[in-house]
Amino acid sequence: MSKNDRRRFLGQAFAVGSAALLAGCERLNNSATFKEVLASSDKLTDKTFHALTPENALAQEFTEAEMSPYFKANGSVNPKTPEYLALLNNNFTDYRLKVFGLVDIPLALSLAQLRALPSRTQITRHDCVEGWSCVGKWKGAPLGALLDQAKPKANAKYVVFHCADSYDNNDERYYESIYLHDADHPQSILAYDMNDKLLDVAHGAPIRVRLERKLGYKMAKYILGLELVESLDAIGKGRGGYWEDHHGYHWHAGI
Ligand SMILES: Nc1nc2c(c(=O)[nH]1)N[C@H]1C(S)=C(S)[C@@H](COP(=O)(O)O)O[C@H]1N2
Ligand SMILES: [Mo]
Repeated sequence: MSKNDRRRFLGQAFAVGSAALLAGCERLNNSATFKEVLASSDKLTDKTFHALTPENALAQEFTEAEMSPYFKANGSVNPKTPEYLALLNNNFTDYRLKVFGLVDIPLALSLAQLRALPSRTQITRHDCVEGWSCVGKWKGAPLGALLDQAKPKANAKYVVFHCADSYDNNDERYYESIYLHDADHPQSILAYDMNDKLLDVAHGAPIRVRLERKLGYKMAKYILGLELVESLDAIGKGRGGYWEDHHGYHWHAGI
């Protein structure tokens, strides 16, 4: 199947009645096509993917009327790690987003500082690999501009998202990563508001990333740090993310 065919199939899979979206999140797990598309996408190499997909192409944006009235929360929804509870207990007053690694100017930004940056608002569809989608509105600070402030070094190739939660309730914290150049996509934002309200705990408070050309598991919630690295070898087991390392999910996860 060519990349174009795949995108068309994906479009059909998601076209399963936008009216149904109004009733909540669309369930797609019974769609053979949807599974097929996800499976075939996993087989693409990054090189093929980049050859076929213009990197600046935007994901579809929706109208307010198309927003899901209920947006499912998934994965960690109520982190119990000591570091998260400490932040939550005083309403994230002590929260600082750390930007570190291969940068000239390490940053530690408060929520007030993040909110003072120029913002972007987007109504987009979140597609989870488990087979459901929801349309929601996200507001946040563009990731690329924020990272520029830290002056990435020339050899920085990836951004690693370090999170406050442990999906398995152990010592390991959730983590994900993308190419540094994907941070410059216009729809890559660090979101602090969802559906015109403060981002709630279930959906990643106080900060989660939105990467609208990627599957749900890439969009790390409860972000504490952004680390710029040249290689993913020393991150987790070396595949760049929690699901990649533990369950063999594909790192690119492009849609
Ligand atoms: N820190 C963290 N981020 C995470 C997860 C998680 O368990 N922990 N789950 C991922 C998965 S699989 C999905 S589908 C989305 C769910 O986001 P939502 O809760 O806003 O629907 O978050 C992603 N980001
Ligand atoms: Mo997911």
